[in-house]
Amino acid sequence: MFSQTAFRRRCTPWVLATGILLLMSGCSEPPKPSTLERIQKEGVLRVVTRNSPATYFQDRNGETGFEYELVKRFAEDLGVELKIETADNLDELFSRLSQPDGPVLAAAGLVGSEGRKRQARFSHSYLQVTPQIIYRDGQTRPSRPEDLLGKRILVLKGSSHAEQLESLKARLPGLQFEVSDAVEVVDLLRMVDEGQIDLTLVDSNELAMNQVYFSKVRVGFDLSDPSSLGWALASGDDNSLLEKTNAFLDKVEQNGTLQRLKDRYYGHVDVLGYVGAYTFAKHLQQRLPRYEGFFRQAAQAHGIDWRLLAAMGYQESLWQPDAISKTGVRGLMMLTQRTAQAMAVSNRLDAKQSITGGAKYLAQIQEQLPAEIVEPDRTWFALAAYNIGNGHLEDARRLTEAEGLNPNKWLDVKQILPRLSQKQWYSKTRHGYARGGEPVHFVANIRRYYDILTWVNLPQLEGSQLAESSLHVPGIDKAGNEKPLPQL
Ligand code: BLG
Repeated sequence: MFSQTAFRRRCTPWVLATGILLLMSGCSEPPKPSTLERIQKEGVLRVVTRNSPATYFQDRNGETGFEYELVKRFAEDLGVELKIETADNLDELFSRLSQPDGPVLAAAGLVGSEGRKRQARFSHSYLQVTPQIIYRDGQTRPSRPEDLLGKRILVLKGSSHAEQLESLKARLPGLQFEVSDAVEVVDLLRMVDEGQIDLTLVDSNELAMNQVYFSKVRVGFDLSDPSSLGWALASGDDNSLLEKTNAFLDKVEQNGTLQRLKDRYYGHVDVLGYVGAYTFAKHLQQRLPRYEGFFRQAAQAHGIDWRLLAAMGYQESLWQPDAISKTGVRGLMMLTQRTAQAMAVSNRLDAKQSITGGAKYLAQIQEQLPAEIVEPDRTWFALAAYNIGNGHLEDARRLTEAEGLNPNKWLDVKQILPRLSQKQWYSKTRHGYARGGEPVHFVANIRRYYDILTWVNLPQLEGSQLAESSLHVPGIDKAGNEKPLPQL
């Protein structure tokens, strides 16, 4: 029989050891992984966005859009795969973000407004935008909040704009506006352009990228000071992903990546100016359709992207077959008499012949360029030679090399080209004087028009056909059922 003391003596160490072991096993239970660790372990970054030209959409080349491009780089930075999900409207976007097994990030051109900061956390800002009142050319320009009274105004449901107009009501009780979750920003702009509504409120970046498609759309006034766009994360106290997101956004700001994306998506108006942007929009609707078939045929025959040819045609003549330059060069693609003869063009003022001849000439130049010049520079060099002639381009390449720069890089040669019009330089060249600045503008403008024609053209241009595509479908929900369009 054990005495109590003996039991204590023999068992206490055992009980203690077991207790310690139990305690230790409690402590060694693996801690819950942070959001960032989970993403890295699963190898997937789930992002929710909106399907719109300024955020994310698909064109014939695949997925694209400003938010998509930026968030794709973030996923690459994390070394994980990007999985994009789209929400039909902003309310749905925020509700998905707050689900525990939902996407971890919303990248959708979101203003970090006070209201939204109550339901989500926002990253550092990557873009400053100004909310702008949009009206139709020919109507009286609204210039202050009072001018909104008595107008038909439509904005997106759940948007920061709906929030802003709601708070404006406190000052202007007579203010009325409608909200809709059945449309996207591009539809709002189209509705103003076509006179279906009087006014809308959109962010300056959305306008900048769409201005070239809507010739009647004008800015009335800025409703408030600029606000910041950021990515939204579900609320909570796990900061692992937020910190990583901020570090990434700071990095792309510093290394110029962000600026390049902004230029590509939102820079058109900066380059064209507002008047140039309206004009381009008008010509896109009124002139391009007449020649698009010729561009496509000629492009296909010579293995060129038709939109590059169309961009050249716009730069050369604003798509006018009877254009004549001061130097006697003629037609939609501005062929010299010599080029026309070489390309078997009998009538330079015939649009089809001009386009076919221009395409053939460009393809020929491109083929003859030295093999060391590789794409995409090869295309920019071919365009420069189309404009200034191969001899002068060669002169510029030699001068470039003599300067210790790279004669096969467009970035280097374009710095030197303008010297061809200065005596101290052209006197040393084989082909002498040339208007060296002209091809630099020529190539820059064509690249700009080409960008406009390639990336966002489909959603905007194919307006009525959109209902048939599964991409961006105002008025149709995910199940394919028609949603009623707002009654105004
Ligand atoms: C180009 C020719 C080149 C020619 C160069 O001129 O025309 N391109 C075409 O005909 C397609 O063949 O090179 S060369 O044959 O080696 O000499 C140089 O002569 C046309 C350019 C000239 C330019 N537009 C196509 O880009 C033009 O018209 N410039 C004048 C503008 S303005 O009227 O003074 O404003």
